Amino acid sequence: MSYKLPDHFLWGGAVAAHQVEGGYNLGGKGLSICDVLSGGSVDRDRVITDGIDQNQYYPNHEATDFYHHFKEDIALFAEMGFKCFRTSIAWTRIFPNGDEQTPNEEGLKFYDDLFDELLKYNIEPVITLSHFEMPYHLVKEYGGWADRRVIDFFVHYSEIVMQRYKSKVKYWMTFNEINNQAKYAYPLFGYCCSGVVFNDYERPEEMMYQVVHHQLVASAKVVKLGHAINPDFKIGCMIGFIPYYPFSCHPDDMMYAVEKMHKHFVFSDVHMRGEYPSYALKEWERKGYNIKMEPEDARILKEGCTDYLGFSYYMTNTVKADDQGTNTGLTSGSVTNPHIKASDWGWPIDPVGLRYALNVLYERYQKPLFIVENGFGAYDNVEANGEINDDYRIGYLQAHIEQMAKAVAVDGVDLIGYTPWGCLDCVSFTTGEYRKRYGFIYVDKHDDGTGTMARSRKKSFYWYQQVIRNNGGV
Ligand code: BGP
Repeated sequence: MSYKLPDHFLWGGAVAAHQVEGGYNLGGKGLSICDVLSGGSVDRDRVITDGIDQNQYYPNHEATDFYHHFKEDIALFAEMGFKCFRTSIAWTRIFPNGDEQTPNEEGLKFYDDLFDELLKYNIEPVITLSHFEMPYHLVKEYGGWADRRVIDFFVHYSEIVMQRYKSKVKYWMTFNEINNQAKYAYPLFGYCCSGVVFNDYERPEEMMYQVVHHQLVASAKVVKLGHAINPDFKIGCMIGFIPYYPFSCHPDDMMYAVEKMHKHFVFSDVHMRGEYPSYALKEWERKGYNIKMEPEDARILKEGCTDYLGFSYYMTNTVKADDQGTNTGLTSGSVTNPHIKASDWGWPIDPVGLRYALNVLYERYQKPLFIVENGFGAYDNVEANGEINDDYRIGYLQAHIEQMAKAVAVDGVDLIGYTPWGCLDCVSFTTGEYRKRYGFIYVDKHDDGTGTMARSRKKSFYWYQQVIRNNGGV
């Protein structure tokens, strides 16, 4: 049985500035944290470098050259029938160093042109203010988000772009996957979210919460300011949601899963409810953490609750209480779920988990939800006749869309829209590769630096066009 989505449902796709734009030093742009990340390879993770090293390859410098191709790409989105398109603004196009007062007009103009092009096709822009990047200058000179002064720089940047685009952009998000910086096993997340390598500190978790507190205060200020600029703005937060299943019905497994879920919820609870939850305060007390806060912070957080919750969903994780030391998935403490298969990169594939996620989040907050990322990273093969038959991607997305539609039709979840990740092939964030592809649109660009940047339609392009045309009923 297939369920249709509501008429106003926002079908679309998602990318982030640093993973598609390229043009890293064009139009007055400053160096961002992602511009100093090397590419990855089969035997090596991405490296956090200290500036431009000519011996390293920096895929973000070119990415998939959306900077020059956006008109062509948006025409293809329109052909698919997109109602919305999620991307981010590169802070460094607007403020090259991050701490200036006056914005860079050329950068502002770039996004004017981009949003106008979207609106020409009635595609609603959905804009993330900070998607895993910040000016590199703020990292070097201030130590990133560890420094409270960065709050004001971010609020100033946000005010400038919200003012400028107030009649073009309605849907905003403050920080992408703010919770993912808690993944200490993958310092890349923490570094890109905040400019801080938490493992360098004696108590990495305490520093992480300090950084996050600054970001939560900044987000709340931006929400309040945004509503004053345009009361119609919908300003959301964004978490990477990997629900935890208990490995068994053993009560200890169940409680362990609850504790692991708290590790996600501490972020969204503050964004959505405007205060720190009891379990977080108790944890800090137990561990002797001292998170520095100003007296006005409690009020600021309360006044800046987000309007909706955006989240990415790629997988679930399964945890076992007596196996807390192992690390078989993307999250420590997780074990293999025997009922779920995995992608080529070891990411568990669990469509029903998406319905579960939607239920858990909606029950918790009773505010609109937005699935702003979901997708299947895979190797694509271009056949001799130019076709790309990505049935594996279609299968993955179709199964997830069915569960999403069920959550709306059967469970009554209030869902704004769905933007599959990497609708246009882009640079993988975790691996820095081109070959881990998510797109409906193929880009001829490869890890050895070759490729023409030519765009072509994959089989999934035509399939998604039908999905949108039929409002989910395929
Ligand atoms: C999310 C990020 C995206 C994106 C996606 C896929 O965590 O918000 O930026 O990259 O994951 O991950 P990857 O590109 O590593 O496959």
